[in-house]
Order: sequence, then structure tokens, then C-alpha cells
Amino acid sequence: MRKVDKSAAVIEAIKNFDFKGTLVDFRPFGNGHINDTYMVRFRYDGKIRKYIMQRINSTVFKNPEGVMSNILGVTAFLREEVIKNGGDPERETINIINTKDKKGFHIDGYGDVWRAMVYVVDAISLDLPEDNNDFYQSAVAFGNFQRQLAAYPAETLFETIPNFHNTPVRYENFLKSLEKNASGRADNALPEIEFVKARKEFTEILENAYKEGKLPKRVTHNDTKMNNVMLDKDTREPVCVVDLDTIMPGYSVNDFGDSIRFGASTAAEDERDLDKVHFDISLFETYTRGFLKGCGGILTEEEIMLLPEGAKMMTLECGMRFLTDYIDGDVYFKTHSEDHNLVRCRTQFKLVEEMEAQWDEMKRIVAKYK
Ligand code: GN1
Ligand code: MG
Repeated sequence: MRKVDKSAAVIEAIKNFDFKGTLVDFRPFGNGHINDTYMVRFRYDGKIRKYIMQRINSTVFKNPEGVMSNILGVTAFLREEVIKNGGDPERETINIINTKDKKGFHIDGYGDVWRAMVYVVDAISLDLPEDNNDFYQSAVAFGNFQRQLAAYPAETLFETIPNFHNTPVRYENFLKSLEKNASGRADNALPEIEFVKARKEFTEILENAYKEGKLPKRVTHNDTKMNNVMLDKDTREPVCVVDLDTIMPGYSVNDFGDSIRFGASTAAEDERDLDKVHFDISLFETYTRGFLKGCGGILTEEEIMLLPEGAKMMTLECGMRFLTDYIDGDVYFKTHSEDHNLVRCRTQFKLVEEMEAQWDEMKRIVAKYK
């Protein structure tokens, strides 16, 4: 790996953006698995102003210009929507800070792409809901996002990571990685490998529904973890949706499903003690209610009935991606221990098992809301 003085690179990058005032400090921020994120503080007009700076992971995002073009297009569109509804556009959507030469991103001497945005003040981002209402509010936020972008011209979006949530393609990639076994660690994960193989047919369900005309492609967020919604710190109501890197055409049921995967669990994505990891069906119902309220009637009945499939698909797929990365030797997700990806995949498979055990109940719940 390239050795760079990280602080020097951040300072160098900061200089290129059109921040006002004087730099106070910066520090690593958040716990995303892909990009490097920093909180940067400036003093201007006697006040501290907070910003987020990110180095975009160019191994994952091969076309960072495309990523930024999607984000600039979508945030400009959302801004108009917020204004129409009498909201505060400085807070209710991401505000990108341009570079001094009026571009949305900066490419540094190493070829790394940087961007900056205003930090959403008086808002919080949660890794786990503290109560049902937090989760409900995040569901409303992602449902709203779906509804607000229903009129967005999807054909202008770049597919920034091709086949991102195409689960059969992910399955093929998993088999290829297994064949190569670059890390030599596949033998440590035999039950997990069998778990995935036993669900090959399931991986095809949504792609088949799309081919049969039963599932439309829409503008989707594709990374709907609860920590990608900012909630107002006092009212706990949604302020805005963040992490717009993976906005692409996709399935609404997958946006729903990724939230369930992450938020309807009783433990963190990387909990080692599987006795603590459970799929919470009451949180599933809470999210269903909030998401459909936010969507405001844009989903078809067939889509609503496929929401449980979306939940299981995203959970299985994410587990399979963690497992694939474990077998590849941790080349994609940031890891903090030798078996981090293996630990992560186990929580996902535990959730899948519990969803399977409560499948009829999940179907009954969504049917109530169609
Ligand atoms: C990654 O960067 P972050 O943590 O928001 C990943 C998602 C996974 C998630 C698992 C571009 O998201 O797809 O669901 O980790 N993002 C990308 O926590 O691969
Ligand atoms: Mg994120």
C-alpha cells in the first residue's frame, strides 16, 4: 500500500476548496467502510463552521466524476423540492462546497479525488435505533427520498458501480473468488460458504421479477443504513439523507431491505456474539409502516408484496459480499481485525436464518399495508 502522510494530504486538499475563514482543525470522522472521512472546522465571522471532507475510494468508485455528477444533479433537484415544501435547503439536503476553481471535486497529486460539504448541524446519525421512533423516522426519510426522486430523470445517472445490487452477479463473483481463494482462508469459512450455496435460487428472485415486468427500476439510494439518515437532535425527526455515492437505478425493495438488514437487528453488523444477534420483527413492522408512509403511494402492490424478499436479499447479499471479501483477503471493505469480514458475514447469515423462520409473518405484515 502507498505510504502517504495522511495529515499532509488532507491539509493540501483543504487548501483547494472555497472555505471561508481560517482552518481550526480536522479529524477522522464516522465509521464508513469505503471512503476516508474527516470533520474540518473553520472559524469565520467569530463562529465555528463545520464541514465534511472525503477522499473517495477510487478502487471502489472507478468513475468518481460520475459519482459527483450524480450527487450534484440529485442534490440540486432535492433542493428545489425542499424549497417548494417550505423547508430549509441549507439543512435538508447535502450542500457541496466547490473548489476555488468552481468544481465539485478536487483531484490531488496522487490522483485521489476529494470533495467537501457542509456538516448538518444539530443533527445526529445513529448506528442502532435507540427506540422504535428513531427507526420509524429513518423509514419515513428513505420513503420520502424514494417519492421525491420518482420524477428524477434516471437516464442521466451514471451507474457508478455496475451491478451493485445484482445479487446473481454477486453470486457468480463469490464463486470466482472461491475458486481463486486468493487469501487461502476459504477453509475457515466452510459452513458460511455452504450457507450461500444453498440459497443460489433465491438470489435470482428479484432479477426474475424485473424481467417479468413485476418490479420496476427506480432511482434508489442503495446504501440505506440507518446511519445514512440525519435526525434532528431534539425532535428526532429526519433532517436529510446522506451518503449519496451509490444513487443509481435500482429496486425500491432493496432500499427497504438494506435498512432492515442493518436496523432491524438487535446487534451491530460486526457483533461477535451471535446469541446477541436477532432479527426483530416488530422493528420490521415499524419500518414497513414508515417507509410506505414516506413513499406516499408510489409503490405498486406487487412491489409491496416483494418487500420481505428485498429484506432477505440485501441481508444475504451483504453477508455474501463480506464473505467474498474475506476469501479475497480484505481488499474491499475497511477491516479492523484479521477476521472482521468473517464476523460480519456471520451476523448477516444469522439474520437471514431468522427471517426465513418468520417468513409468513413478514408476508402477513406487508400485506396489511398494500
Ligand atoms: C459500505 O461506506 P458504507 O459503510 O456506507 C458499502 C455498502 C454496504 C455497507 C455495509 C459502496 O457502505 O454497500 O452495505 O458498507 N458501500 C459500498 O456496512 O460498497
Ligand atoms: Mg455510509
